[in-house]
Amino acid sequence: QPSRSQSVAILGAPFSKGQKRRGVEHGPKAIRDAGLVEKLSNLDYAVHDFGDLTFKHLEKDEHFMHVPFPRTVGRANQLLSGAVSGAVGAGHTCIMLGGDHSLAIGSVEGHAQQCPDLCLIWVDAHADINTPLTSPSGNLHGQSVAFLLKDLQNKMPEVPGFSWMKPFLSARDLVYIGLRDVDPGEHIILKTLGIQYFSMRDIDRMGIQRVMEVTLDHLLARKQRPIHLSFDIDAFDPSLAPATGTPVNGGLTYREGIYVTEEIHNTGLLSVMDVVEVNPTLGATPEAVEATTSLAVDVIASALGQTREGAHVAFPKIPEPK
Ligand code: Z70
Ligand code: MN
Ligand code: MN
Ligand code: MN
Repeated sequence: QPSRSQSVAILGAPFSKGQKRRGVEHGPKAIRDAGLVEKLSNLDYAVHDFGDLTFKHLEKDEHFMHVPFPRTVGRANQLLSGAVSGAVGAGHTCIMLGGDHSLAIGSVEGHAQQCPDLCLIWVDAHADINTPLTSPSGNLHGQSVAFLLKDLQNKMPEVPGFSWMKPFLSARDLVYIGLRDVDPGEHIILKTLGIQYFSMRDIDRMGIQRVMEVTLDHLLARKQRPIHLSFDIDAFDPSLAPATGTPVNGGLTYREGIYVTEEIHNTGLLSVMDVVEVNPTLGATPEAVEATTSLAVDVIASALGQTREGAHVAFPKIPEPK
């Protein structure tokens, strides 16, 4: 249960140049229009909507190897990093609305400016841990984690646009949940670095309850520290979240996804959450788009303490007739 003093900052990041399909830059507006602020206010948070950042497309931005828009993506993340750092430094729990998942580079980096001991939970169908040398597509939204990890420093070329940051995260401070579309180069990185991950197969075998128990034990057993939750909406099954750029069959059920965020809320350590890859231009019908955006609102509310047993804000005790 949030105490009245708790405040949430909402930061919109309408940005899509980390991949090749336009439309994901409309994610922040679509998620707000699905009732985000009202839902969080009903949870008794002071909600500070910081609005949307303004990103510039750099005119002169040649490909680096086969990576498109490196300077534009680098600059966007530098701006986002400052905004997230400012919001966390001001004492808010920060919700970053994407935009594509390349934005996690700046979001996690800015968070780490304030909380150098943070840990990262990456909920996604994809591992987003390609380097430019392993990436089949070149797209930076499939490479975000590689920019963060100290353990990959000597495997990363110098990508133009990213000289403002240095990798800072240890492989042991990261856990993946929901993987089911991992490239061969990503698989060897996960195995070589010994990264803890739970694929959809692991969830089938262990159940989501055990997955969360092992996840939180892995990250928090030694010491309690701030959690960065980076939630790609494509972690959910495409039947639930169709309005996204790269849907992959066999994803999280509604109940599994909500259980993940409930357990993270219950640690009391959630500090920043990204919700990315909601693309309202990709739903086949208005209903498909609405399903995806309201699901995004539901996982955010759940990460911030909405319970399936009823929020206990309005009724601290059973009301009595006068
Ligand atoms: C692939 C790549 C990716 C999201 C696609 C796909 C990555 N591994 N991430 N959609 N959200 O291009 O690197
Ligand atoms: Mn609570
Ligand atoms: Mn992703
Ligand atoms: Mn994904």
